[in-house]
Amino acid sequence: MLASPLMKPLLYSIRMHASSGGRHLSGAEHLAPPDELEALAAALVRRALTHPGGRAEHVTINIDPVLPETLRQARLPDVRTVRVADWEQGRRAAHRWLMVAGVSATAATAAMYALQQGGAPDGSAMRGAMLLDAVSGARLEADQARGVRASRMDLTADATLQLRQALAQRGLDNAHVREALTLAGKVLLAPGIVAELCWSDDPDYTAGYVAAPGFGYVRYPALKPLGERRGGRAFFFSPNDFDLDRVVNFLERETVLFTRPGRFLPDLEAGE
Ligand code: WAQ
Ligand code: MG
Repeated sequence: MLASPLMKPLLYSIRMHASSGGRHLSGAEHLAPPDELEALAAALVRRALTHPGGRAEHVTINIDPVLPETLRQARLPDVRTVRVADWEQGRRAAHRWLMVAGVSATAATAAMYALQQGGAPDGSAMRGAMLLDAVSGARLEADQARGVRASRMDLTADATLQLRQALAQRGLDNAHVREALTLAGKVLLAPGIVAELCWSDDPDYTAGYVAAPGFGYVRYPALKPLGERRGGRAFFFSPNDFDLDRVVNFLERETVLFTRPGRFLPDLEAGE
């Protein structure tokens, strides 16, 4: 008897987490059919061991099946760059875009301050994102050292090809941009999401972004000084009927596969 393809998982979620001295170093993940898992595992291990933040001590790889009926397909957010002269101008521009998205000035300032301090209470980088009330700026996640990880999202092979072509034309085809777009794409589908703010924890990567359902992914070439190791992510939620369990379940467990890129919009000048 032929096995029904519906009885077998078509895709697996493969996730890597690297740490050193108990501290988060890096994480990455993919959704892939079984025959790609071996090569992906090797690439993820290589990545863990060559991270610019330092050599990993502990590396874990998790592989779980994705039930086809739970897979959601979507399109990536639109992308644009706001040109800024330096990270201070970048922060001011990002603050304004957060307010356009519906985040209060208080909450935007609180998130920027927290990211600048490293996110976790001891000043180290968080493994996941902080969740904030978009009005009061209060932290909403249960574990403020770890935060909440957005997980189980990836691009199809076709979407990867199209995205890489579009990014390459703009000199932006690097793993930071591709992965951040994929992550933001999933975060913008979360119940009650208002906006996301991010800048990298990699000392040699200064760019960051603000994303919101209304305007997509707005990137700033500088949101922190070169050499700075502290970075992170803040996800802002509307306090009206916020449900922590539902949001965490969505971010960590539900699977989203992006089948096509969003639009690429012309660059903007920050202005003041
Ligand atoms: N879920 C939640 N938070 C995460 C996740 C995740 N899956 N992955 C990383 N973070 C948090 C964590 O605190 C990291 O320390 C922080 O985000 C930064 O992660 O358009 O490279 O991977 O040029 O260093 C954005 C700009 C780059 C890209 C972001 O982030 C562009 C970047 P990194
Ligand atoms: Mg990083």
